[in-house]
Amino acid sequence: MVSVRGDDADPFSKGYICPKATALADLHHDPDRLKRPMVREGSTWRELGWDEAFDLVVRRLRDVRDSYGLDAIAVYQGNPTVHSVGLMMHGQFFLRKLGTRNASSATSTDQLPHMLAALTMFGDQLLMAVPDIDRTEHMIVVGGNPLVSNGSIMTAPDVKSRLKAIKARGGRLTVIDPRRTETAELADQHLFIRPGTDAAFLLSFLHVLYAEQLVKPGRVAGFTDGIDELGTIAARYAPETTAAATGIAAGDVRTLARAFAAAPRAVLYGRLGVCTQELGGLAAWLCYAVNVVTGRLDEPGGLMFTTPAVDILPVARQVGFDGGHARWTSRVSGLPEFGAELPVVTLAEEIETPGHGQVRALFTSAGNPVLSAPGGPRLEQLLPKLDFMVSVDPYINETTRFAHVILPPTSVLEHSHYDVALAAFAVRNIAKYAPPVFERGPDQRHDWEIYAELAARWYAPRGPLGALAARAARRALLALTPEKLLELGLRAGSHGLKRGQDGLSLAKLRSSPHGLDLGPLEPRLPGRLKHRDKRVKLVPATYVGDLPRLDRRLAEWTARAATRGDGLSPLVLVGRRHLRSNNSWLHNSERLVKGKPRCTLLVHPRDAAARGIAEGDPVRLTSRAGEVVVPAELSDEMMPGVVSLPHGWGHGRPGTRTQVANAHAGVSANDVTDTGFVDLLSGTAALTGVEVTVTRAAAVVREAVTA
Ligand SMILES: Nc1nc2c(c(=O)[nH]1)N[C@H]1C(S)=C(S)[C@@H](COP(=O)(O)OP(=O)(O)OC[C@H]3O[C@@H](n4cnc5c(=O)[nH]c(N)nc54)[C@H](O)[C@@H]3O)O[C@H]1N2
Ligand SMILES: Nc1nc2c(c(=O)[nH]1)N[C@H]1C(S)=C(S)[C@@H](COP(=O)(O)OP(=O)(O)OC[C@H]3O[C@@H](n4cnc5c(=O)[nH]c(N)nc54)[C@H](O)[C@@H]3O)O[C@H]1N2
Ligand SMILES: [Mo]
Repeated sequence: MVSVRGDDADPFSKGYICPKATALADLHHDPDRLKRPMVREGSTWRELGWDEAFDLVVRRLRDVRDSYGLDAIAVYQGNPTVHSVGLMMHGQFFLRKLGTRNASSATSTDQLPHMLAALTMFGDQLLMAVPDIDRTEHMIVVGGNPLVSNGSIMTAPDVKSRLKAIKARGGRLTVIDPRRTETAELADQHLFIRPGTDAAFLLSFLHVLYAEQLVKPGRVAGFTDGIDELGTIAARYAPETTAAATGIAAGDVRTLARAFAAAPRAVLYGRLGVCTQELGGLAAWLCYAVNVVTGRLDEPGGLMFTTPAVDILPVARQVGFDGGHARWTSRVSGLPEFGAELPVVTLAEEIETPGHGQVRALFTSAGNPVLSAPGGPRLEQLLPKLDFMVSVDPYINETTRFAHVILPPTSVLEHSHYDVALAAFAVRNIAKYAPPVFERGPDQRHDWEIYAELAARWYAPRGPLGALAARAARRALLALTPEKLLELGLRAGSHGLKRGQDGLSLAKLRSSPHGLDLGPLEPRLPGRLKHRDKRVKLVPATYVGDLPRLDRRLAEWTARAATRGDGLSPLVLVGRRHLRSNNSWLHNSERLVKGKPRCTLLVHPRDAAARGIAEGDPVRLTSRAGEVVVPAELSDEMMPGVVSLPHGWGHGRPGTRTQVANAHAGVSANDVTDTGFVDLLSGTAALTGVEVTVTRAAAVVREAVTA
């Protein structure tokens, strides 16, 4: 592997690649990347044959199940799952069908509120809508930084050009964010918002729309319930009553709502910042609601549903990805299930708390919760106490170092690629298949092969027939290659057999190596709705019941706002992403981590001055849950009263085997975030708006680095 370049002939990316992509070569050649199963004996690791490793894992998991029941096995699935057809199909099949209630994933630190809105409003948790960025004329971005993230639930290569094009065609871009982000710098207008107050802001936005007769749902009115009901709710939140809490002046809300309603094509897009907060459920719902009542849902230039080549809705159902919310609650803190998963914030307490159903074993797959989930240090204390832990992961990192067995999959370049999930949330309908660049070594396994093997062994009956049954099951499962599954998905999809001779097939994709453009997004409603009555539920009861929680907080925020302005009132923490980083796992590439250290705390100069903090000073960042010491970086891009620390750092912990990352350790934001700070409605971790204190520290204390 010499270098990575964009493909100019790709009709979607037109040759643009994200800087992270250049690291594919580093990952592929990374000497720290595991290729064979590893078993840990105390603090030493030893390679193991695959057969032995599979046997060991299944035996130990069965022991736990037999002694304590299925719920004693916890599962955590991380973010990279979403990019791999094999992991999505075989991984989900095995891990979801295990039947444990203690399953969790990165969903509950990410897009869960969007999924809850999709489930309750449109009838399926995966019916999330995408901003039609290429045709809109007024885009409001709330809590997203697409210039850095490249768009999320909005797959859009080269977002920068796409956003600039909005302005070039006479449109407007507005950003609502506690930090003047890279995206905000490009926008026509940026409004600071106090973290966690988006639901109040959005209700005021709706208030203006209703009060000034700007509600015009258009075509969707014919199949939408609750339009008047939402007006009754919004009537209680005049912008004058929320301004003190949100920090957005009433006049600004009014002007923005009017401009949005007047634009011929407009879309309001909410992303991570509105989801991972204490009122994330309400906030994500209200983002959809604004689009519905202004006639932007399902209209060009608005918020649209895709027509992907592979429809993920039926596929998801096949692998046990069933929709549902609050059908049961977690054992210890009573947080609600979503999609048959519990919030990841419950993991530590479920390991810690004795009693029936206590977690004794953990299966992690493509995830690094010690750095990526709140309460990292608590997990670090608890993981060594488990009876058994297994990780499907290519690295010995902050989480997997506690595993007894690691099963490493092939690298991205060693398997084929079709991004079923990201294509389903792209701003154009597209399809692209990439064959493997390298043949995998004879002694390597793909993610999907690992899961096919585990499933075959796990589900085989014990006794003399077991081996025979396992062999038959293995043959059947290994025949379901990602290519086979993709072919089935393509044929069954909207662009497949229905289109006759011209329909999409894998062969067709193989002969179009640059990918296929299947056209702009098209209106899909009401046909695509999954509620039996084919109607949009604008005001699901779920949310109405959560409004009192908002009202209580609104009163507290408003009262507290009166004392603000002295520079010394409590600070709140938000996160931030960087173009050359991806959560916790791209820091082992020198070209991605080189340069100025990026794990710094951004502090507004006013807040810094009030605390005697100067540029570069080490500061102690403390919350109810923990503390870190990190260099301060002064910047007026922060809203006064808000500080920002990126997540995914905090490497260099004992027993990890990631040389480059450990040399650029930084500190973990999730040492400070709090498992007790959650959106109680959805169970989503509140990663933003955490109350912190910041003081000058004597020196940056760094943990010992062990290779
Ligand atoms: N404070 C704070 N915390 C956050 C966030 C935040 O904004 N602030 N963001 C949250 C969000 S949005 C997310 S999605 C989560 C991410 O949380 P996680 O998904 O738990 O964390 P990652 O750091 O992405 O870890 C990915 C793991 O997958 C492994 N991996 C990479 N590729 C593959 C593969 O192909 N197969 C397998 N089997 N393993 C692979 C890597 O080695 C790594 O161990 O973090 C969340 N945590
Ligand atoms: N380069 C890079 N790209 C990535 C990733 C990465 O780590 N690096 N991660 C990927 C993943 S897993 C995801 S989920 C996506 C996320 O994609 P985005 O949501 O676009 O990414 P973030 O940068 O986390 O943007 C969240 C924004 O919300 C703001 N914010 C914080 N709190 C609040 C609040 O209370 N209200 C409002 N209105 N705003 C708030 C933050 O300041 C930040 O600018 O990015 C993906 N792409
Ligand atoms: Mo994410």
